[in-house]
Amino acid sequence: MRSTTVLAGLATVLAPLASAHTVLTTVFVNDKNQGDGTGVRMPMDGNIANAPVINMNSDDMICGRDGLKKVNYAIPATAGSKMTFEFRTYVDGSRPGFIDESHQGPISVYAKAVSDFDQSPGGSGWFKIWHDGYDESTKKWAVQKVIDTNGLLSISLPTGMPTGAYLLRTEVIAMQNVTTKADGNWYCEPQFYVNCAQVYVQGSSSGPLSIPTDKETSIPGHVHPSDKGLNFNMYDMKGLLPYQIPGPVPFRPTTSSSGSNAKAALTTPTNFSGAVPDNCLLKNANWCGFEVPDYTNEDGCWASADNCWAQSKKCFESAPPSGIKGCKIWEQEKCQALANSCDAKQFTGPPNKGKRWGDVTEQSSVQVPGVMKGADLVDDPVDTTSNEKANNNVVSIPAATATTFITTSSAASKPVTTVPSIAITTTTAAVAIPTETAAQNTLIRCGRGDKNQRRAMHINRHKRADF
Ligand SMILES: [Cu+2]
Repeated sequence: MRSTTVLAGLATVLAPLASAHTVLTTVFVNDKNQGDGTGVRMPMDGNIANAPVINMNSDDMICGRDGLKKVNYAIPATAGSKMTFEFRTYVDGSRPGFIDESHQGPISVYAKAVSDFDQSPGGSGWFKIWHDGYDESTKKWAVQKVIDTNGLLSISLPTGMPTGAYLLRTEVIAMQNVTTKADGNWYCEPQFYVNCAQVYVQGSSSGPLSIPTDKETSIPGHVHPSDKGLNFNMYDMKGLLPYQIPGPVPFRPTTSSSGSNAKAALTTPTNFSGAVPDNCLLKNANWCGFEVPDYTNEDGCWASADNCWAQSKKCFESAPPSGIKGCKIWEQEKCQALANSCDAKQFTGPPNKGKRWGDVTEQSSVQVPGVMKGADLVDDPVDTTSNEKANNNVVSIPAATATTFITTSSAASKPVTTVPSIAITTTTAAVAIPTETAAQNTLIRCGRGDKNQRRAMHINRHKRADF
């Protein structure tokens, strides 16, 4: 039976108890739970869904494993919204927990405007909207702060984000394997936990968004093994602080006061490519169950039951490791109930026509934390009224193209839209990137850091065992 098979697959998620990693599963907008997996590009293999990315040049660095493929739905938000990201060790939420206490480190959130969610997410156009590293006043890493809030990180979207489709990319970096090994050499194997959420933002302008070149970056390539913040000895910080968070300085496009008034009037978008359809009776991650055809005879009854089971099958097959709770309800309460009514010779239906379950994972009671302050976040005023791009020291991200609602079934007939090219007006300095082989599975040697770091490493040389 389908559900048994899928359950058996999910059970393996619980196996790697010792490796208490993490993955982004759920997004909240202004405290409203969007449902487990909805709009989230989650690795589909439950066995490694919460495993880190190690190779900094890998395409997995962009949006995580399986992160290059879009998911059916996107999350609507308005510029300035409170966005909360839920991370879990147990991907299906069967047990609480964000990440193992040993996995301390910084957290960043990046954004990229895309013409639509089919656009390849890699390459230029990324900017960081939030980050937090090591807080010297509280002596807490960003990871610890999110452990303290049960795996929920709340930030605010910049108010000056123009209307359009965005990928929001969360990056948790665990630094416990950046240390001196038994051979006396300095190694670094920071663990990157990266995932993307598809978000459609209603802003007070239509863009384009101009990102200062020093705040714009390419992924992969935004971090390097030689970065100071990736060569940091978290076991002996003396002389190494302040901690330097990897990646660019955040860019927080912020509207003027008149723009803030406009912001107050912003309404959550409903008609965009990737919106959850109005006639969705039950949602599980990025799958929706729709009403079956009306019928007035026995054949029609069984045809509609088949229609329901076929939808159910798709639900189980497409469910990410965050779970199949909704699929099981659809299977039992919709399909089985329908088949029972056919058995009972009630050949006019369907029963309970139009009944809505919504997303059963949205109903779980979760304490959503307030917006976390982050480190060194400053507003970047943007003029949202002018289309003039006099400053050539910026990267122009194309304005959102007109979008229409696309269902999975109609995706094949979707008109081809051309992706506007992104004009980058300055060149970035060439940076030496280690080869693929050097950065693969095993611990890799990083840049050796500065004098203070080398000293701290020396002190630590014989204190550290393998991790
Ligand atoms: Cu780990």
